[in-house]
Amino acid sequence: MKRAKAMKTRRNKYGFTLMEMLIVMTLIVILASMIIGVASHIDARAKKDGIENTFVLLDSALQEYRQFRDKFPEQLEQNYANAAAHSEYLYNELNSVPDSRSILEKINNSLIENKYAAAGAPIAASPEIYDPWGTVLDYRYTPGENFPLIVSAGPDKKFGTADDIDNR
Ligand SMILES: [Ca+2]
Repeated sequence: MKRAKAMKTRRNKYGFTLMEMLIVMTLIVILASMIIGVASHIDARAKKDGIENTFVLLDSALQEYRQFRDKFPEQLEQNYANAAAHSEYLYNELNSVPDSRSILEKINNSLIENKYAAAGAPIAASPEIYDPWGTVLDYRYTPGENFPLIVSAGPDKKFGTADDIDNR
């Protein structure tokens, strides 16, 4: 016991006791976790802004598409399991209308997979639009509805859960 106490109060070559060192290290850990917390909050905010910006662009590309073709791209299937195919379909349709294509070009490249796939590539290599969490976007539209629905699986990367985000 006497020996332990002697160790605690003994100063090292920098002039700190073990207790002082522990306090400083604890403070560093607390500060670091605060910084990580703030950083992850900023990251979550940036991703939310990212998906909202993508929806704004896709919505206006869809408006241009309707002006040009007099209808929205139809995608009747309601099955998130095929979201990749729905996303490819949406991209290809918008890409086929010049004014929609120029809006599509404004979407952050990091959110589009296979953007530079060769023309005539199999559908699996066609461009797909992703959300900032790395999940492909789902697209559906049944004629008669006011506007197409585009769905992001949200931060949990799973469709059909409470954190899903859509363009409506
Ligand atoms: Ca989700």
